[in-house]
Amino acid sequence: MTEQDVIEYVQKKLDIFEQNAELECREIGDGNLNYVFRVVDQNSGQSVIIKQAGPVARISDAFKVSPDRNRIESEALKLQGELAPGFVPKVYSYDPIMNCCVMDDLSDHEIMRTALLKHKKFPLFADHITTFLVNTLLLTSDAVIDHKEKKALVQKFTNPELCEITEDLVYTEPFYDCEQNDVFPETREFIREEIWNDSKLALETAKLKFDFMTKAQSLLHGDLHTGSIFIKEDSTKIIDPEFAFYGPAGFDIGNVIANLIFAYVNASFTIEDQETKEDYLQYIQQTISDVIELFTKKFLHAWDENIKERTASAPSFKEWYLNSILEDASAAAGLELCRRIIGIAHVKDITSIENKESRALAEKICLTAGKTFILERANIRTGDDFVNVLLQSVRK
Ligand code: SR1
Ligand code: MG
Repeated sequence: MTEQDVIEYVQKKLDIFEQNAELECREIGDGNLNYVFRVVDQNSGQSVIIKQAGPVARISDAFKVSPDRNRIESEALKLQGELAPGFVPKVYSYDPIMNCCVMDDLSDHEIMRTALLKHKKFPLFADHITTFLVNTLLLTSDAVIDHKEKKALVQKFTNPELCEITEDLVYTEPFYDCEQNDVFPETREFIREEIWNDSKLALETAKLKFDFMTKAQSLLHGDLHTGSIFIKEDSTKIIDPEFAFYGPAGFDIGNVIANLIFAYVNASFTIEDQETKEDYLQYIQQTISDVIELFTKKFLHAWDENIKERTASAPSFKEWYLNSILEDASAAAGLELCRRIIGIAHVKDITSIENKESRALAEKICLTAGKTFILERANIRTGDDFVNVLLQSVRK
């Protein structure tokens, strides 16, 4: 739809604004896939967001992606809103003909990646995101819900085309010299030696890809980077779950950690004042550690409160299950760190580092940490373990 089409759509199809509303519409999307329109009534100031999914990705016609992703996103937001109230935008309607949904306007929040690049701090983030993660991941799993109900959810959230994007862009292309990769020339040699020529890494990423495709453990957000989070001091909203599907629970946690690491690496190359830099790096380190520690604590508590599956109360099963999630989180952090450097979809945290030598160094830190998170994932469990991988990669 054009901006004018959206105004007509709102007037004809939606019962949201007053009769005398003076509507203005602007396309504000900056993601890779969709069109996002903000509609405001100039009289009352009331506003909504309309998100439309086309048959191809916004960034490139080469990505043909089913508009059904808009249904997946609407349904995921509704379920996540029930499981983790207050942490996602409210969805008012979904239209399967126009492939669009109408939801809360969160313009009083800021995209978290943008805010972190301005070196803002959000002391409640770790608490908020871990409540969201535990509630959406554990409460959609076989440990808690009826197994037939869970299988119905697996069907509802079967998302083959968006999963294929992740299978290709995250698990496959970054790990060989694929034409579609977008490699910074100054880092190419390092990538060839450390990533493409490492047969152990090829084996481990193959194992992880098969886990991603077969381990229908929890309903994932599926693309939980800092561009999928709207934030302000006292509020965190997780948006954009169009990649949602049943997969390994650690995937979402690892993506959060990796994107905090991108913010850390950006800050270490862009903040000039030493004291300010140290303070900000310390804040990000603490946030990484808090995400893992709070997730663990809340997960164990929620487990005791919610599990229904009889066999899951066997001694030590809870700890085994949590450890496997943390192992998968380490792997997912590693994959995200590698793919955002090597693959087609980059992050601004790294691409905005202007000095070429600094950017190459920043990329090597991300790749070193990424590789360690993948290869050493069986031994990475605590907040300190995650932070230490980062600190060791910076020192290398
Ligand atoms: C073609 S889509 C590229 C990337 O953008 C999305 O946000 C996902 O992260 C995907 O991998
Ligand atoms: Mg997105």
